[in-house]
Amino acid sequence: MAKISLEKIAQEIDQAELKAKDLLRFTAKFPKFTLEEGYRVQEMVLKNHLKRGAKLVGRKMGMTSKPKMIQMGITAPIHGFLTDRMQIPDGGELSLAGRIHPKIEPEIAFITSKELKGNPSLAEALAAVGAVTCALEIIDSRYKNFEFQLPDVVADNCSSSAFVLGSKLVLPAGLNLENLGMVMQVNGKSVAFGSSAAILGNPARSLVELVRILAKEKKALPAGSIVLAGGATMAVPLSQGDLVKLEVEALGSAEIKVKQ
Ligand code: OOG
Ligand code: MG
Repeated sequence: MAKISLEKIAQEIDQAELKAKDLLRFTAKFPKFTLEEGYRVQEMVLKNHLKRGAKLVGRKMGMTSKPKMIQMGITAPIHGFLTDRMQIPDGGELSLAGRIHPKIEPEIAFITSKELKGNPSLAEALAAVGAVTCALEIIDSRYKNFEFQLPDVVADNCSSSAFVLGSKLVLPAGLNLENLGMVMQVNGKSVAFGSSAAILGNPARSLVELVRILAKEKKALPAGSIVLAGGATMAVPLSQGDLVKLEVEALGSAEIKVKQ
């Protein structure tokens, strides 16, 4: 069997993203490709982004809700990185150029105000949150038809492509994070309904989980990090000209317009 080169996988993923050309999942050719190797590839992909001038601004969790697990056939939470170049302002425009087959999903985001590390309790994690807001994540798997297994999707930075944070920033105290209604509309039509409860029962649990995973990798989550807690519903494919609006109870809205 062909021997796996993690460097080569990272390069192929990088090129697929830069050229907007899809790939076949690596686990088809290398059935022994492991999750741990997937994370090592993700680190290499991050280094390539940083070399091109991007800055690390936070992390995203994935597969933290049942609808996402069912849609993608992956049942364990995963995490990826977010850079400044992925952020689109609320109400901004998303270009389909340079993307393969983008989809959008409704999320909850945290912005931390203190460093988090180790194994925090839910209350400790929330005490390090400076703001909660709603978010739209644009995912664009570099794999053909979004077909992958766990190591593949982790290597591909968990399909990250872009994200939008809502403009309303809310302090976590007094928020009932366990049940905030979420509605995502495309061109005025509601296409996805959910509750923040879908995200591990409470999206703050996703933040705790992230900090625990990072601790295993001997990393901390710095103050000022943006953390996406994971899609609450299935992701919806995007088309030219779409206007997408997410409204989340108590957290306001986030909007994006797909370029014609
Ligand atoms: C993987 C990305 C998962 C989420 O919120 O669950 C994710 C994918 O669906 O391609 O971002
Ligand atoms: Mg997501």
